[in-house]
Amino acid sequence: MASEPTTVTITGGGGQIGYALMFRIAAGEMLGPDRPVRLRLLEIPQGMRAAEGAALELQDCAFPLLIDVDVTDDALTAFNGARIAMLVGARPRTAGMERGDLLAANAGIFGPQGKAIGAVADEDVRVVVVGNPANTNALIAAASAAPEVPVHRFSALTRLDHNRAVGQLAETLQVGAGDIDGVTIWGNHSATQFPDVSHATLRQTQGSWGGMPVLEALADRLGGREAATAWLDDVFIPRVAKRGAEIIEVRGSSSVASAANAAIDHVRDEQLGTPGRSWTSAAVVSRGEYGVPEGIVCSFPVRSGGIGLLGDGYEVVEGLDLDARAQGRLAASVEELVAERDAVRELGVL
Ligand code: NAX
Repeated sequence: MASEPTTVTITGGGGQIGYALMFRIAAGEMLGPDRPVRLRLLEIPQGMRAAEGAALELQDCAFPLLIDVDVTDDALTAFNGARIAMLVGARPRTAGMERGDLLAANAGIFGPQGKAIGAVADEDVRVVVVGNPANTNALIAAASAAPEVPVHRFSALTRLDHNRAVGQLAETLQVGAGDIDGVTIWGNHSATQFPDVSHATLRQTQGSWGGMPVLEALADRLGGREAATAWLDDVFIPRVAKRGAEIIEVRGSSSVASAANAAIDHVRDEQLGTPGRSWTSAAVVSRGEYGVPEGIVCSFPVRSGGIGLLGDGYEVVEGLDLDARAQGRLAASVEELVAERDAVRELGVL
């Protein structure tokens, strides 16, 4: 084994997504077959037994890449030396809870965790927030870790939305998911998100459609431009944005394996790079790209040259044209993000 072990911290390690994540990470599916990992699972006291049980199962897998597993309810222990932190554990919305209460409860989790990351994590740590409301939780964690950790090392997960969008297109066009490039999720990981296919193309391997814009292929498949636009507005966008609710309705439980898969895709692409694809989607701290206010954690088209010699993780792909309709959808989602930020500010968290 070539490299030093990488410490990966998962919060909510006793929960569902944590459980679906850790075995794949330990098997080398996130960082590759030559990077050994140390796993640290952070839980609250009520979740400790479940996390400890998962740790026993990890041991029983005898993964060659897994150096050790620690389970703790102490954030400073959990984040000590972490190169990668996956913040999954969050306070769910319960009946009768107002949005302000939800933001406040989560600020009470992501503020202290951000502080702990700033205090003890590796100096090159990368943090992805999965726990909802993910964008604003990432904003809070990033602000709390600064200035020890630069805010641009924090991101939030919209890769599940991205993958859902690709899956819908692949099904409709009857092509493989790997044949679709250039899809973007803009905005918040919420119902206001904007799944955008206006720059998406089909790979050259797709016969007569090879290299064709997805919009043209949709028009071809659905009977014209108007039909394609109607499908995008009335079926595709709402279905992607509300897919989480559809999964709950059909499966009787929220998205777990697909969420863990997306979190693995997100970290792998940031760490190892996104060659061969135009971009993917992730919510990162805005530097003002596309008119999004600076400091907001917003989903953009992003690419990465990996972390190390060639790159510093995710960077926003700039210069894409957005028509009036797309600009309107992005503005609506950004408005929601700004409102969440302002609500958190009112709580005195930022
Ligand atoms: P579970 O309820 O199964 O697990 C959450 C775990 O977090 C529990 O074991 C709980 O004890 C633990 N936890 C709570 N507070 C904690 C704290 N302060 N420190 C450490 N651990 C803590 O939920 P699960 O299905 O795993 O979902 C986790 C989060 O992912 C939820 O917030 C959910 O809304 C969010 N999701 C985000 C998605 C995204 O695309 N960004 C998609 C999937 C998912 O809905």
